[in-house]
Amino acid sequence: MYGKTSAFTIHQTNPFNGGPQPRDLGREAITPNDLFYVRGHGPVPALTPEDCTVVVDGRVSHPLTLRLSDLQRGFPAKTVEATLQCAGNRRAELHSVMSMQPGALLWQTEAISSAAWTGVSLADVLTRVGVQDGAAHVAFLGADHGAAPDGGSFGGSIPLSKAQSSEVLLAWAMNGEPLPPIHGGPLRVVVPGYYAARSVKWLTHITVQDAPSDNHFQSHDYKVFPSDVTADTVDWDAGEMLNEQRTHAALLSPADGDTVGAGKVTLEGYAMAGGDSQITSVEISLDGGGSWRAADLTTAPRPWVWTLWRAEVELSAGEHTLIVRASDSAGSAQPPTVDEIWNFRGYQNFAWHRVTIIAS
Ligand SMILES: Nc1nc2c(c(=O)[nH]1)N[C@H]1C(S)=C(S)[C@@H](COP(=O)(O)O)O[C@H]1N2
Ligand SMILES: [Mo]
Repeated sequence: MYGKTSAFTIHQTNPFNGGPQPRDLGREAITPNDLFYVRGHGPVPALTPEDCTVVVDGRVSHPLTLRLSDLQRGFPAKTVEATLQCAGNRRAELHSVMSMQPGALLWQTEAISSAAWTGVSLADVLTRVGVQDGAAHVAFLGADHGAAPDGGSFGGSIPLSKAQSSEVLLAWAMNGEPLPPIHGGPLRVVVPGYYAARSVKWLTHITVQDAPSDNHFQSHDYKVFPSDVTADTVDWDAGEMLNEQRTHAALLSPADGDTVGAGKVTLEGYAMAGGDSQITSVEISLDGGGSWRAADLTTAPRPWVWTLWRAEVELSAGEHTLIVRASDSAGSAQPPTVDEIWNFRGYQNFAWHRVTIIAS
């Protein structure tokens, strides 16, 4: 379905959602398109490159309607490697402490994947239309009518300063292939460093405005609340809008519950740094966080893309809980447990990752 391999696990068909098995993820720095996780909230619009147009309006001097071919011919093309991560990645760990609402997708560590995206810089398009003084946000809207409870499409916004950074793309290609329909083809936004909810697929509108988007998925979803807020007590205006990813690391192999041979065991996983920072170290603890040893970083740390890591440890026969954590160039800290970051929508789990395995 949608060009995915048999190794891709479908969590839901309508809307289509799924991802690779954690142990199949992170083998390569770039995730093959047929394994890249999918998060969608509505129908997949059938759009052709010929009928793909984007309206650029709002607080701009020269509003424009651009066809895909206008973007491809009128602006310099650019390729950026970026890891997309759903804010719901690792929700299953939050759910195990206190249940999420029924219907929530219980992602483990697989709602994250990396690609080389090709398109044009949003910054170049904004320069062409002329942003007016005082504007502060850039909003995006997709063509997936019916994605929102009010019948509208998926949308969201980013601060103007991020929108004017050259790495934010309007992308039509993914790993050298035309952007697959399930990933937003013909055209999507890619916002490196931010949670992927802002990387709007099937893009139809870019609006420069004073305030953040009032789209359902920005104003009533993808927000983080304190641990004591529930679906019954929530004041949607009080939540914190998700933007920059938070630095964390995950162990992919072995996976939770696996049995491995006692002795030398190879651990592998990813570490993702938020915003414009990059990973400086990944550490493993075998004794509940008392002592830590450094893992080898097997891909060069850079902003916007995950860093893959590997470590060899000696495990005696028995049950072991392994803990993984990361440090970044911004000096940010991870919470040791999910308790202090639990939130009823299950977003932004960046706690130390714990995996329990048996060595025999
Ligand atoms: N139009 C539209 N864009 C969207 C979404 C959506 O449902 N509709 N989902 C968002 C979310 S929450 C995520 S995590 C990413 C997933 O991108 P992917 O399916 O290419 O992995 O797309 C984002 N962009
Ligand atoms: Mo997401």
